[in-house]
Amino acid sequence: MKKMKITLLSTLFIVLFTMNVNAHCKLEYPVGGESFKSEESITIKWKVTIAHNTNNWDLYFSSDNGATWQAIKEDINVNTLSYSWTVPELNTNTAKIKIVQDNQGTDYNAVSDAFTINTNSAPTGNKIIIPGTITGTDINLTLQNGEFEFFPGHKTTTMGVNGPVLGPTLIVNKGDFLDIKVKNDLNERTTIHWHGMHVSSENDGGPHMIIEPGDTWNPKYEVKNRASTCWYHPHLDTYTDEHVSKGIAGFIIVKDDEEAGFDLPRTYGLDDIPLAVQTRSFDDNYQVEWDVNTDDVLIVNGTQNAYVDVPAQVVRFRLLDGSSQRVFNFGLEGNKDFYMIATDGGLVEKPIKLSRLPLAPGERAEILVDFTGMEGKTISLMSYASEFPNGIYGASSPGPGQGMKLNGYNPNPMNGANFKIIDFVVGQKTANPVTSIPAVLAGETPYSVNDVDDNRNITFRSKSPGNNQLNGDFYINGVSFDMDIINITIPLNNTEIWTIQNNTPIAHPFHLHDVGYYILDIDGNPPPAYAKGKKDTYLVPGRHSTMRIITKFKNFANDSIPYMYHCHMLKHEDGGMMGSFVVVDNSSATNEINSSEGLLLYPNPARSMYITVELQDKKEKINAYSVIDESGRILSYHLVDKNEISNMYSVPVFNYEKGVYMVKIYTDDKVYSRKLVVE
Ligand SMILES: [Cu+2]
Repeated sequence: MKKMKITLLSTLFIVLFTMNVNAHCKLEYPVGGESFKSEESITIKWKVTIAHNTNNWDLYFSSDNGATWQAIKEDINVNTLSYSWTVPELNTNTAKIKIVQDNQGTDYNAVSDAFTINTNSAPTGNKIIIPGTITGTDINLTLQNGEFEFFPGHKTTTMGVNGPVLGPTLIVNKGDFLDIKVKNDLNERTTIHWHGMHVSSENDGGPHMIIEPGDTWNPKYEVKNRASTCWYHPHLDTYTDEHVSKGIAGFIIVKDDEEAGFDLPRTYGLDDIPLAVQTRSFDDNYQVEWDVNTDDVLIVNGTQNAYVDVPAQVVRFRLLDGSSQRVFNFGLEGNKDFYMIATDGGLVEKPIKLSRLPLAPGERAEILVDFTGMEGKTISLMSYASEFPNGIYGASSPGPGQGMKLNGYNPNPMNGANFKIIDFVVGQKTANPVTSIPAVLAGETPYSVNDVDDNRNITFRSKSPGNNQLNGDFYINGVSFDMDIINITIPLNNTEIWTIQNNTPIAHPFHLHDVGYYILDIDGNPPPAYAKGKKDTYLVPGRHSTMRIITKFKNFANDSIPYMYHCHMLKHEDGGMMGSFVVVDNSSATNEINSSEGLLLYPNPARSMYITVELQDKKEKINAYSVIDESGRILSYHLVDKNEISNMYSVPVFNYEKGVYMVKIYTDDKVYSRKLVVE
């Protein structure tokens, strides 16, 4: 009986004893599952619950799942509960850490689960290309054909600016007067549009400002934009997708005193890094395809599988979705926060903390990422496109459901998937790092609905309904783009609300030239925080969604050369999803004879067989016209047929040689005249 008692007691003792072997201490970091870089410094942490002695604690490391152990540090004092350890130079996914209390031959210990160690060998992937810069006000750009190896060992025929792909970053200051020479060394015509820049229509580089092969276009303009990230790209009617896809695109970084007053990273290429994110389609011979939905190759600044070295501090990225069609859902690996500081139109009121930032083709955003303390780590910028609802180019279905197909869209491994955009490889801090996110910045005051002069409706519609409709084309207000028609005439200094209704099943990014806009609401709801600043491009959701914007058409008027509004999915734009507007200055209009005010004449320069003359006052009637050469000789005088009398008329110009002419329009009581250039 007594013996049995002893046995029971000792059994109990053994049970308790065994439990206590692992209950004396607890490992708090690492616990397993972590991933470390060789030579990275980490802090091992543990807790002591029962201590038998004061200086007999030992720390061990195993690279082989606990089969063998080596000491990291021995004879640690019981009051020391952490140890700074440099991760060894090896590759393993079965590393473990063990803390041990050695009590007269009995080990009380705690062991982590397995974690991963990777060596600091060169990062995988390709180091990103940071575009060169042009500073100063005399800017020389040469559009050229070239060859580029997007795929090592395979040459792709390209187009670029001052190089085989992309173009230099133009760094300009608000108030600068730019003198830009764009030489076209391509063997075809194109245009260069300064996307986001507030310039006059003749300097804007829209479809009408054609640069013939061998010619040099010389826009000259004052930089009126606030500090912001803009970009330049071709805009030739029906060729924009081809010319952009082949490689022409560049950043414009506008600086100003206001932005300079904030503690923001601004050392180009080091802590202020432009990222032009694009998807491309390549054929079997590694040649660029366009006007397709098979874009399954991601490039950042022309680099596939790119990484960029960043310092362990606050870094600014200027994100551009330069794709032909694809929308990205930017986010950092592990849902690390980042801060949006600027939208298309420049700085916002204060940094906006985000874990996701969707950007559609044409949109830009500046973000800050804090890499402090991350030396030796690599973190990926991702697109979390799996989170997109259907009906966005980039979601698993481009339409509302499986029924509506887009040719070539499925299978494309990027659609509806999360994928890496670029790796950020964190290195040492720079000399004067920015180490914190500013609390406040400076936004612009939005236009007030109380100041609105006019309202307009812009409606998107598929050309032919049915399951094939996503393949296009798409109409704006019922028509396709026509080079020779001006769709909207806007008085200078008008403040307007545009209601953009998308009656197609897919979202379209709406881009407005000349001026930026503020989004009032989308389907009656305020825009997300990241879209509250000044925009010039934003995604209008499909399926009868409505986006209302407000803007003011200020500073520039030209009644002959139009600006554009259009979908920035280049396939759609080239397919006619675009319209034109002129801004006219009515303030100096007079009733005097020979006034050009109130007379529109387009296209000018004349580029087709006919030009259209139009009187803005629809009540006026064109009775006759004449064309007069520079010496004053009347080349043609034509009385308009009674049945055709209206405020518009088509004037044939195909029998005139290149040169400058005067066109006169005769109404009942006035004569209007305007210069016409025939090319
Ligand atoms: Cu579109």
